[in-house]
Amino acid sequence: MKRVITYGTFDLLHYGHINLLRRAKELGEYLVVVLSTDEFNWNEKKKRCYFSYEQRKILLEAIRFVDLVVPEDSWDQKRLDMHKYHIDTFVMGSDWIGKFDFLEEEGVEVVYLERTPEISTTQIKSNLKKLQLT
Ligand code: C2G
Repeated sequence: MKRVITYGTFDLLHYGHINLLRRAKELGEYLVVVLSTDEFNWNEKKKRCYFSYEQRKILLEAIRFVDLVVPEDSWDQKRLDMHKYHIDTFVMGSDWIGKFDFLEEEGVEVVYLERTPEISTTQIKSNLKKLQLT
């Protein structure tokens, strides 16, 4: 059984995230999503999430492509994760292209999938702000 892994914040879950998760799952039979904790998001990405880690986890676990959701609390856990979850393929969106090629040293295939254009959590938040002003 081919095991795939991907990482992210997945706040205000949208069709760009779903496109990524669907294509990631098409690369194997089991998909692990490593979900950024609230602390990691704030300390490392300066992202303040609308939904908490627990709420974002519930949403992801409801997606039929997703088999397991575990916490991401450090930039440095990826090498270990490849072995901990017996991963064959690591997947990220193309905005990360090249950033995680080092994981090939852990014996995994590294795949970057085209981002879905025009949609992002930041875009959603700014559009909502504009709506409030009208
Ligand atoms: N994504 C996408 N298309 C979009 C938006 C996001 O394909 N329109 C992808 C991103 O490329 C990423 C995944 O969806 O692979 C999750 O996106 P984010 O929640 O923004 O994750 P990010 O902040 O990039 O965190 O250690 C890696 C980080 O945790 C990645």
